[in-house]
Amino acid sequence: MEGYKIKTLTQFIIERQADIPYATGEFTRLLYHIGVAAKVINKKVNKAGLVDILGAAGDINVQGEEQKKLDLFANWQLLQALKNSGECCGAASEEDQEVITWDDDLTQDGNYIFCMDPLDGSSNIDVNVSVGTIFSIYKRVSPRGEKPTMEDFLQEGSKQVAAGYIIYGSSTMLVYTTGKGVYGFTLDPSIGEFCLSNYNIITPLDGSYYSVNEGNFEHFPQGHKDYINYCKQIDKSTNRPYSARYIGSLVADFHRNLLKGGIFIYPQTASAPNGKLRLIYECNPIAFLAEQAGGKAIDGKQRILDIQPLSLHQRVPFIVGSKNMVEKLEDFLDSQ
Ligand code: AHM
Ligand code: MG
Repeated sequence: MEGYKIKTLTQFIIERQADIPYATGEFTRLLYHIGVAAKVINKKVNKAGLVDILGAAGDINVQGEEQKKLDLFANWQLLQALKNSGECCGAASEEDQEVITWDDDLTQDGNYIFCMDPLDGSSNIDVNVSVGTIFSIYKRVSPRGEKPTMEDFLQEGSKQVAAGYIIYGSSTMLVYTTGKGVYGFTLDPSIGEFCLSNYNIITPLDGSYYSVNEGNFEHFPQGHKDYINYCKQIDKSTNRPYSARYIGSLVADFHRNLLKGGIFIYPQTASAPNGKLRLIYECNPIAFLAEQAGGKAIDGKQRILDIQPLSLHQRVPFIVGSKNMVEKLEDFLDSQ
């Protein structure tokens, strides 16, 4: 019988260490620890219906949104993994108002900064819809051995050295990039390992899915309204009407569009002039992955990865997906 040929995430990141010119193994160790945290969070997410972890924890996070218990668990688990790796000197999280730093010599000597949404789309957990962890990694700009500074955290997305997400879906996948392509690993629960399943993901240039919370249509800028109407028009030559697909879980919506081709849109409105999604730990990592797969990500005016962050929890309008679809929407926005 032919053996099961697998390449685990750990094997893969060790082999790929040379992709990063200055890599000494520190980065590899950091990714390894993230992979372990992902497995622990996955277990908890899977068991969510069985144990008393569903429901709100009673606190309101920095975005004014009610925190779910699993959010807190995922946040804590990832912070432990980062601290234990000894490679990360500081973290920023959707769940924490301020950045997290540690006082011991080992972590202060860490070379990396980690930004995350530990459990994105968590309002969907109660109804068994996919949720995800989104992360982004930067090299620090402050000297090693000292506490990191805000400058370390407020770097442009183009400075990311790695980004990725874990999707807790019908199967659990970890998808990441270090700027040399996008790779996907599916968790094989029988051996407890993330196994390489999607080698060098390239997203289609065109797609036939559009993902937007259309309930807000009347509040959208005119260019967005015109584009959404364009998506619904009948034109066989351009494969329209497109199909509307919106889960309300960024990781799941992006993951589908990445593999199948499509566009995800979260525009600004009069009452939310910067949209909803957070630049540092939601849009930047997703934008980095999209570009690495041949897609495109903009805020409507400029490339997401070129935006200079001004604050930790800054929001931006977000348009991401297949290059031709994003450019078509850009045309509609430009014509306003
Ligand atoms: P969260 O970080 O509080 O979970 O919110 C982010 C989520 C995204 O996953 C999703 O794309 C978006 O919010 C959905 O928002 P809406 O319900 O307004 O369409
Ligand atoms: Mg969240």
